[in-house]
Amino acid sequence: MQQFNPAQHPHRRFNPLTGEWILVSPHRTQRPWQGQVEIPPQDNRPRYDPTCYLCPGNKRAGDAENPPYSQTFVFENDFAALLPDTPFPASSSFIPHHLPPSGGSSLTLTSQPEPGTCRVICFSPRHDLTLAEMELSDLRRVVEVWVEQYLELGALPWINYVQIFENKGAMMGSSNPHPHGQVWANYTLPNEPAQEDRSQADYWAKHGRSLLADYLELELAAQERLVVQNEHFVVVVPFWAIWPFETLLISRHHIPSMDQLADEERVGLADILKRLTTRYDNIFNISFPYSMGFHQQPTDGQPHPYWHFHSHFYPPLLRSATVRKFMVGYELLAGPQRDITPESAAERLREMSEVHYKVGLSSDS
Ligand code: H2U
Ligand code: ZN
Repeated sequence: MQQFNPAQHPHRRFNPLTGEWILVSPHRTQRPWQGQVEIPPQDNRPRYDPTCYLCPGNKRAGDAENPPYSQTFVFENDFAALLPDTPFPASSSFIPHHLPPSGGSSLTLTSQPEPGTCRVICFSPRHDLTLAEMELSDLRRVVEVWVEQYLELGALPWINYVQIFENKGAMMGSSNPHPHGQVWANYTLPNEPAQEDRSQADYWAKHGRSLLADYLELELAAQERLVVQNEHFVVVVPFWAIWPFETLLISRHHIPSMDQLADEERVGLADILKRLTTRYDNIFNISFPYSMGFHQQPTDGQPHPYWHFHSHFYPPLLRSATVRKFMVGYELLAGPQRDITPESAAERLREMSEVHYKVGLSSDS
């Protein structure tokens, strides 16, 4: 019997944050590709685009018009998925809706109203920038806006969870290349944070320690999956990563939410985000698509000492600027699977320069 070699043999890995397993097939990266090839996105955007609905001074959907903002700009999403004016369980107008069992069935179908609100955050007035290309001081301001939004929305009685995120690139469904992110805030805890909430609470109850603090300690000792770090944050390709270049950004300081970051930690967050996204762009010399977002404690007014503030990056690209990872057949029907190992993805990201590939290009203004 051969000895198990995780760099060669198919195996599964456990994700302690979600309690799910993922399949790793390291031997599979050599297979030929004759499927879909994505066209690399053109990246010669002007500083200001008169047709962009996020640029300063421009018209949005309906009658809305953006102010001539010069730093960041937050507005209510004109096509919000969640609406504030929705009854919720603790309100007087709430009537639960159950479809009771009938005939021999003992199944009840349940639905409940979900109040919430959605906002769009423009990171910069400059249409041609991304987080990777913004000045550190401007990124620091974006961190401040995220904190403000978390606090402001979290304080509302019908908001118990605030999800801050960014969809970047057409491949991830972003509707516009202007640097922007979103916030969706709602009454109940959505699936992903709910799962992480349970896992972190269980670990805390059992060991009296933060799950992610312990994970971080292990990764710092192993040194195999580290990508980039500073005094306040560490980025790893997690042991259980699903997406090829998925990363997990962990705060060294165990705090439940970003409002508790000290000033120098907020600078540290801006720094690590710039360095990580620059490395991403340098992998294929393109503006690297991804979905990213912060996970932090619910805003239900209860203490959540077990919550450990962190961020996930989920980029779809696999082997080149044009070949993406699809989450289809087996992934949809059975469970997630990846080809390149998290260790080799981390190594690739570690090799990348922290000087953005566009710096020094003559067309760059
Ligand atoms: P995404 O690129 O991640 O889709 O975010 C852009 C959001 O901007 C999207 O949710 C909103 C869309 O509803 N939007 C407006 O609120 N007003 C507009 O005029 C266009 C788009
Ligand atoms: Zn724009």
